[in-house]
Amino acid sequence: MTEQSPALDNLLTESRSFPPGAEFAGAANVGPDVYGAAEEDREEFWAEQARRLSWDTGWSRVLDWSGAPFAKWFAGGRLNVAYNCVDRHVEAGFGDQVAIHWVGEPGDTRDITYAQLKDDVSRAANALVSVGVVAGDVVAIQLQMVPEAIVAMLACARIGALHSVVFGGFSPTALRARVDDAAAKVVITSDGQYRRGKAAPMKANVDEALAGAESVEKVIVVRRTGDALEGATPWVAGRDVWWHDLVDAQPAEHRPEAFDSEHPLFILYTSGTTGRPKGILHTSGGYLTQAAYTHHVVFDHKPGVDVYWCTADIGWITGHSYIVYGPLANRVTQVVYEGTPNTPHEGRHWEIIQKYKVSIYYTAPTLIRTFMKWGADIPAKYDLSSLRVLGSVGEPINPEAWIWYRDTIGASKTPIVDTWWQTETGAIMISPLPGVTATKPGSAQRALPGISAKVVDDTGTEVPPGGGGYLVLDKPWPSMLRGVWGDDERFRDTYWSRFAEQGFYFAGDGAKYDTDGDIWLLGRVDDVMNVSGHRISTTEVESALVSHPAVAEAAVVGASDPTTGQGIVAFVILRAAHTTDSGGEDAVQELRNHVAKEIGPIAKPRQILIVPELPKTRSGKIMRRLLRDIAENRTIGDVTTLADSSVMDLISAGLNTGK
Ligand code: 6R9
Repeated sequence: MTEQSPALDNLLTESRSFPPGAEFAGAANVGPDVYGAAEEDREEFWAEQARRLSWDTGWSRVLDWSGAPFAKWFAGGRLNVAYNCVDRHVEAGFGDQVAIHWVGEPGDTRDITYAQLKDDVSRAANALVSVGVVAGDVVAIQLQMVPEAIVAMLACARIGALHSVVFGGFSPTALRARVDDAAAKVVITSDGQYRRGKAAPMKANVDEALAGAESVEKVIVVRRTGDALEGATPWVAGRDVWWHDLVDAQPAEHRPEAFDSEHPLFILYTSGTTGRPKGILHTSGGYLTQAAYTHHVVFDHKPGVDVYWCTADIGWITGHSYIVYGPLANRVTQVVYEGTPNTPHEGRHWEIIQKYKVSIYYTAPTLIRTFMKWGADIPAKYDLSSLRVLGSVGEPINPEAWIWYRDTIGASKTPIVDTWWQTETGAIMISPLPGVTATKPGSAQRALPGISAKVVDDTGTEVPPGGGGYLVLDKPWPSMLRGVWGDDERFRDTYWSRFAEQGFYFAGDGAKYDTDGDIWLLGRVDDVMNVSGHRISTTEVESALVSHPAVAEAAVVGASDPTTGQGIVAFVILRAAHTTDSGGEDAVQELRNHVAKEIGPIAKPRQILIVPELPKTRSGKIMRRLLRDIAENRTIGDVTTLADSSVMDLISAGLNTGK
């Protein structure tokens, strides 16, 4: 484990480093001394961050870890999360500040001020109470990116109900499994949603999901597509009610009640590698503290000055922590966009950034690589000079994409924060600080102040600088998950049993230190290949492949191999200009040699398959499991969580005809 493979060493040939500009550093929300202060007294450090919020009752203990791995943060404290995200800003005189610049896919827009948001959330809270929702009940929300989605989440928080947001693109089966698992009492959805310029039904799917679902008493339906959708919205009399009928009739006054710091705030399901999805449970005080603090320092956010845009969907944890809770607690002005990035044209994001003068932009590597594929001439048509911080999340970002992002979108000067975290961690854990860190393309670098992360070997021993192994979190953190809904055993097994002796949280990611001690994430440990005893990360080979000018995107899997243990199989999408080359054979040879040159002969893929598409989940993660099925000549497994399940047919068809 501690022995270095030549392949891993080679990742570290990426040695560029970009210190923050003096002006940025001088005006940044935190300076380099923040790490030392946090190290000196972690609990006092987090207490200080918790004091950025407004509490009804102070806590008696910052951290109670006596019931580990079930943490209690700010034990005894009481607060209302929605009050912290909305009301207190109005009370402080910022009622007229825009909270949300909402942009609909067809081009309609709404600007919502904090005063309006307070009224909207209060009405929605009254509406939920009127249909019998009480603190501790679960409300499932399946909505696209409309303001009502955010309002509904905050309304739940306001009355102490837990929301369980289910991504708008999920199938009826997936929705039903989540509704049943948490016995949701109310479901909030819409009649339909705009996708790539067309209205698609939503309520019809929800009805299919809920047939016979006994826990569900009410379905609240937001009218979004209206007449754009063919046919009448299917309706179950007595159960279903329009949002505008129910919510708009409510008074705009609602007194927020304070809840215990450990009162559950939400459940969010994440798919494991196999089996049923896990309902990750988050609570109130610690979660909000870390979501707000990290948003403040990682994005250097200045309330009332910055215009922030996180492109995630509220169906994912990034939408929860970095659209709803962290930013609103910090009095953000933010863009929320309903649609896809290429509707109606491939410059849509840049057009929005130009219009609203977005200064902080937070997105995912898969989208950055898509933008690269579309070409730099598209963003070049827009004025992006308002941008001052760029963020990345969701998977390791390859150095090429990182540099492209900085040069093409960030005018070669904008700091890039590569933020590592998970649904389970609730908030960002490892990331550069834009005014402090000399950033390195492809590295998330260092645990944030107050957070502790280590790279350890099989035995749980920390590896030396330059060494690789498993990423663990060795100290509890405020926004950590408080369990898996209804399954304590699964919680312990999945996260706490691998390094039980040491009490480490096992993140499931491979990582390594460079010689400066900075952390490089290498993808899930199940994505780390072992070829002839050498540990090679799929990410590393992908990164080498996409550094070749002919390659638009690449996914690499380890397929079992009788001689080497695993063999490297790469699936490659060529850039448009290269697809006409010689049917691919020359390209394949050239790419194999290119990888050998970039990483070393050991990393030379056994096989490179030129494909038209890659199978991705709806959150943009490549489903390597399915590619492994192809690489190992197996029947292709479950494709239900793919964003587009026809992709697998496309890939198989191309391979069978030798294309
Ligand atoms: C926030 C989010 C978590 C998994 C995580 C890791 C990968 C996320 C990353 C990253 C490298 C980054 N991941 N951010 N890998 N660098 N900056 O994405 O949560 O959907 O639960 O996924 O995503 O593998 O374990 P979630």
